[in-house]
Amino acid sequence: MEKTFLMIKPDGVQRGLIGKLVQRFEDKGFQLVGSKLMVITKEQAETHYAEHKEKPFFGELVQFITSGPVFAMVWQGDNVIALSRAMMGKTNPLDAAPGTIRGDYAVHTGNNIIHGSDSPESAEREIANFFKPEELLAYDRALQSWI
Ligand code: DAT
Ligand code: MG
Repeated sequence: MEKTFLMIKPDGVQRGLIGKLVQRFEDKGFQLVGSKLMVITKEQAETHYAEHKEKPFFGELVQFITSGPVFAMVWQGDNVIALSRAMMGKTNPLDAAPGTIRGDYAVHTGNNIIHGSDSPESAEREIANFFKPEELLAYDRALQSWI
């Protein structure tokens, strides 16, 4: 089944949103297969955001994402990559619809609460950057056939 990497950024952790955000993905029907509270290294951050390394905001982005604990997660489910991106809302909170995470909780692009992989290739690369294979669990859920 499809997996994605989701990360509650330092602003979301500081604002006490871990529980509420995990609840949204559980309510949707996705399965949590790995998670940890961690402070990411500069190297991990630069790898994670490598596609943006030429952008003017890259330095600020790396500084922000390493500035405090993040809550890193791997979620599983059919179409979890596209569906979780839809749940997150647009990158700029000005464009994020109410009801989405960024639409409900964020004001500025820099502090937009959550990261989510945007393709299967990114998901695979991002999961490998933050988790060892043994940190991801495979387990059956009795509810699965109802989702
Ligand atoms: P997303 O996080 O929706 O995948 P992205 O990959 O385009 O968005 O950018 C990664 C992060 O970089 C984004 O969540 C916030 C920051 N960012 C993007 N565009 C920015 C900008 N114009 N100014 C400042 N930060 C920006
Ligand atoms: Mg992105």
